[in-house]
Amino acid sequence: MMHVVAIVPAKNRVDSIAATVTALSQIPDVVEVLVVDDGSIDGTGEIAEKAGARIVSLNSNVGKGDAVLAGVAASGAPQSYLLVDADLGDSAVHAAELLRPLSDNAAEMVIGVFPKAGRSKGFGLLKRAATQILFDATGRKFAEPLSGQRAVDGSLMRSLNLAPRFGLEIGLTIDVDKAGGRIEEIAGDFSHLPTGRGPKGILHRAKQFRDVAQASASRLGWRGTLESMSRSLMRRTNT
Ligand SMILES: Nc1nc2c(ncn2[C@@H]2O[C@H](COP(=O)(O)OP(=O)(O)O)[C@@H](O)[C@H]2O)c(=O)[nH]1
Ligand SMILES: [Mg+2]
Repeated sequence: MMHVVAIVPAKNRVDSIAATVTALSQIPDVVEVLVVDDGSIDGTGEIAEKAGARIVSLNSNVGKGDAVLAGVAASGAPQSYLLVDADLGDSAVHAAELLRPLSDNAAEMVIGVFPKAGRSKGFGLLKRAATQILFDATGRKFAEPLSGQRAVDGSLMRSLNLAPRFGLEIGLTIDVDKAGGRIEEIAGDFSHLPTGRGPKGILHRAKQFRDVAQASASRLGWRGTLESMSRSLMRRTNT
């Protein structure tokens, strides 16, 4: 039996947060589900608490990376963390499968891969750029470079400087690899809510792009980051 704290960063997710919390609570090794309510104005925190989560409530929006950091700071020292997106709903139960390589001492971080086409539209360019950045940084091709579904060794997680906002995931992968941590990807039957293709969706992708670029640049330099990004645009077969 492992001692796992699940951290769910959430902003305005009344539509899915209760189902996500309920699903995570069913995972035997999860001793606590911690929802970091990042300045929501729709009652996400209250709904999550009713569903059984402990709430870390942030008064103003700090972004995903710092929200997860607040969750880690509030969590004591669990053996492992599960990081799970708030919009997974019932499918969050599959996060249980990510814990296996950690309990077998076969990996320090496990990334959950969505089924094909599980990702929302408009993600292609960003995903390709992130894949190329990680390939150039680590020599490995990741299927889901920006997946928020992760199991991470506890003491390793607490030793890292987490990248701000949506740079969290790419920063984690670069830093865990650099620290000598073993990283595994596992396919799971995850699903999440689609990001729209309207102005809001486009703005969301633009912010993710900015954050991924900044997290990469602060670790690998702007030159290397821009080289990886342009390579991802020019070639289709190199990753
Ligand atoms: N803490 C925090 N989490 C956020 C914020 N925006 C989105 N998230 C969470 O980040 C995760 C991924 O966001 P999502 O909108 O699903 O992005 P996508 O899956 O890449 O389209 C979800 O758990 C969201 O609740 C934010 O401003 N702050
Ligand atoms: Mg999502």
